[in-house]
Amino acid sequence: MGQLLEIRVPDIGDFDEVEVVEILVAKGDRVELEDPLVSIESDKATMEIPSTASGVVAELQVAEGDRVSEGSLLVVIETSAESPAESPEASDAPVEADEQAGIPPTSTADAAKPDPESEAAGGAAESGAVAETPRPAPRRAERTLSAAAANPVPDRTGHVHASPLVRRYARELGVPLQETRGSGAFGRVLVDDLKRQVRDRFAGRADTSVDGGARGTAGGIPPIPAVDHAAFGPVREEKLTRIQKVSGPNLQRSWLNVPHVTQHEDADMTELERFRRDSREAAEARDLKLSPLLFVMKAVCVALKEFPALRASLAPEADRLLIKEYFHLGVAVDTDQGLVVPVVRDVDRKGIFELAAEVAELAERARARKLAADDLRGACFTISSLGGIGGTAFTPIVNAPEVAILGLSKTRVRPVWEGPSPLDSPPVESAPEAESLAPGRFVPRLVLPMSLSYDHRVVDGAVAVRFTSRLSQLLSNPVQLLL
Ligand code: CAO
Repeated sequence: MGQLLEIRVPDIGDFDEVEVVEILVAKGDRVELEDPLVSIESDKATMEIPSTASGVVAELQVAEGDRVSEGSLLVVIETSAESPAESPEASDAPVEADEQAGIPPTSTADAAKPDPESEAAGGAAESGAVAETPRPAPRRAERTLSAAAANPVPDRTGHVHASPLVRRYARELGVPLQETRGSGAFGRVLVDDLKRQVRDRFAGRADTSVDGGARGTAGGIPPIPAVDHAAFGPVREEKLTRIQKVSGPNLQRSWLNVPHVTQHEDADMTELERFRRDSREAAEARDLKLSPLLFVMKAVCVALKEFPALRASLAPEADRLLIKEYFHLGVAVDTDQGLVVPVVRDVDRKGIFELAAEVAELAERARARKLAADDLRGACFTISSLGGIGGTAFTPIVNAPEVAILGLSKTRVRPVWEGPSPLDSPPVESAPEAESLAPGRFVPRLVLPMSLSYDHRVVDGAVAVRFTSRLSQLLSNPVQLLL
């Protein structure tokens, strides 16, 4: 067994009772000389207390949130039998300036030197004995925490050298520290390195990460390689429309930011379709057409009232939901210039004829490129209906910051079993018994396929499937829409 070495809070200037903000090791961890063990933070700065020896963490004497002062015991390290209990430089390098504080680190020469007596005591301790960490010699009284710095040491364990504030900043930005090239001494990652990496990634420059961009470009996503298509045959160029130029990046942003899941569900529309057919004359008398979309809009409002998460947005800080208490629905409209999503307001308060008129009017203005900015704002949920064209299912892209979008495919005649459950039927080989069972049959029903894409950060799978099941139930029993 090696000797036990106590790591205590060194001279931290005029500070008392500073908070332990992060424990960077766990009991049993192998640590090398200078590996950071604990982060402490005053109201001025944050710093890491490094190990003054190589060994194994034998005891953690503090927890996050504890308050410590100079001399407080932090960690006990069982040093390797063959390794020195501590290094002369190590005891001198407990404190790292926080780059965020903007104060340049002082040089090691400026730092206090270890006490040779204590060093000797530590080195001579019996195996298993607890050796006192040599106390650094008193520093200049005016030396403050934010200025108390030592040169970082080279990494020997794969650990990235960065101050706690830089680490926190990296976490907030979502920048992996291991992939950031540090420009500080011995590769230490500074705030400027993080900023540069983010800037370069946004600008599409790939090269500031430690892998030189080998793993990807902007956002870490490999670019689609350029291909000389003309080498394989004639190629014609066609410019993107203005709408496509705007909607493309929006869709991409949504796709990249939102963890999408798509839930598929069918709704038996037979009764609703019968009602729709029977209402056709009344609609035509008003110069209107009733499409299934309008009934789905009404059913969506009922379901949204019951499932608020589906009409929420995530707050920019991603720590709370903003639940909209209005029922404005976006309706995706296909135009010859591309996809636009005008918003129908207060769908819950409007009748089917009123909605029919409004959707038709918005679609017409969308196709004539006469929508105003206000027509495109304020939805709490979007519906994208491709049912007039075809399809059996698709995965619509959430119109962020909304958290859910419902895709409708083409209603088709499907056989639906009516009768006893197949589990109640006798096995095929005892067919005569089947004659005693109530007869079942497949009946033709009109079935609408629905595809709900949702932001999984906000909507759980169970909530999503309850929502689509409820929608299916409402559309299958349209009388419920009146309740
Ligand atoms: N199943 C079967 N038929 C359907 C249907 C469905 N789910 N939805 C609509 N239909 C029928 C309508 O009843 C109508 O039939 P009739 O002419 O016989 O009455 C026909 O299909 C055309 O309907 P429509 O599409 O013009 O009307 P709508 O109210 O259903 O939709 C609008 C209006 C503006 C949403 C639609 O025209 C549109 O642009 N859809 C495309 C949306 C889109 O591109 N989404 C993709 C986004 S992702 O790229």
